[in-house]
Amino acid sequence: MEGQGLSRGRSLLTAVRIRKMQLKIVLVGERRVGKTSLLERYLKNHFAEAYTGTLGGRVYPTDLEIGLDGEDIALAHIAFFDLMGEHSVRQVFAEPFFFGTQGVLAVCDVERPDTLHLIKDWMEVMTKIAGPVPVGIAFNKIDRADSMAIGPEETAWLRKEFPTAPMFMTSARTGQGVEDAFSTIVSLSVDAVLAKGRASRSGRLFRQRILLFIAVRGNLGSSKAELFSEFKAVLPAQIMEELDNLVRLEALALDPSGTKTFIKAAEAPGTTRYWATDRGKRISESPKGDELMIEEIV
Ligand SMILES: Nc1nc2c(ncn2[C@@H]2O[C@H](COP(=O)(O)OP(=O)(O)OP(=O)(O)O)[C@@H](O)[C@H]2O)c(=O)[nH]1
Ligand SMILES: [Mg+2]
Repeated sequence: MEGQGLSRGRSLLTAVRIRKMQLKIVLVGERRVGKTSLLERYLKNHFAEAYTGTLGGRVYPTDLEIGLDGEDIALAHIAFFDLMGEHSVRQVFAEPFFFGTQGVLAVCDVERPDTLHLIKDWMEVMTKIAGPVPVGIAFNKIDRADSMAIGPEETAWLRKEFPTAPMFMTSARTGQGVEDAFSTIVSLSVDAVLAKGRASRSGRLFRQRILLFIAVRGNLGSSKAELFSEFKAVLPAQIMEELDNLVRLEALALDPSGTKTFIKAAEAPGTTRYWATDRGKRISESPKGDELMIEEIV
């Protein structure tokens, strides 16, 4: 009996993984659309009628537990960045505001259609710095639906500009749709971060395979062309990128004597040969290839 209990305990332990991560989610949109109000409603269940515009930006840190596929759990430390909806401030602080952003909630005011169109400008500035990230669009102040100025023309425009963005009808005043908007953008951001992690892990495995292929050929080394034909399923650009990474990591050399010449693979002729260095040979024998890590600061 006791043994059974133990093994059940163990299988539970191995089945559930906890993924810890840090996320930066930014709220963008024009002045007075209700960015601060949405955050205050979501995090503190509080709403203020009076308008006190945000000066510059403010960070709301919060910890959330998110269920992932299967039994896994993400423990996310999230920094929600609340920005002042002012274009001049955006220009000056674009870099610190948007650097490292992993998700965006873009907010417009249903009474002011221009605030919807201007979301495009916010996303352009953000994407230049943070790259493509998940975005959700909140049509805020839906409690004023009577004076709603957003019609079919606007929604058609939106579908063209942001075909995949989920839309939310929100009211910071009543709380309608607020939880849904935030929880959706949080889980899209978590998924995007996990997908990025998977891509960098598969990159590392591929790096290890290239190194192994070259290392077992010993003094023969390998030419670029031979690698292209060995790894036909992989784009040559990716092979060349990994070759450059491996040379930088001093696992490969362009010269059997190990002289430190570095020519970018993309610029070298197809006949250029690569050899495994002593370090490369040692790493190729280690099963995990952890030493081939390239830390990507995003
Ligand atoms: N009726 C209604 N009023 C809202 C809603 N959300 C915000 N407001 C009001 O709109 C005004 C502006 O809200 P804020 O949250 O300060 O807007 P903001 O986007 O943070 O503005 P900036 O910080 O200047 O960029 C305030 O007076 C809020 O009370 C809503 O859902 N419904
Ligand atoms: Mg504000």
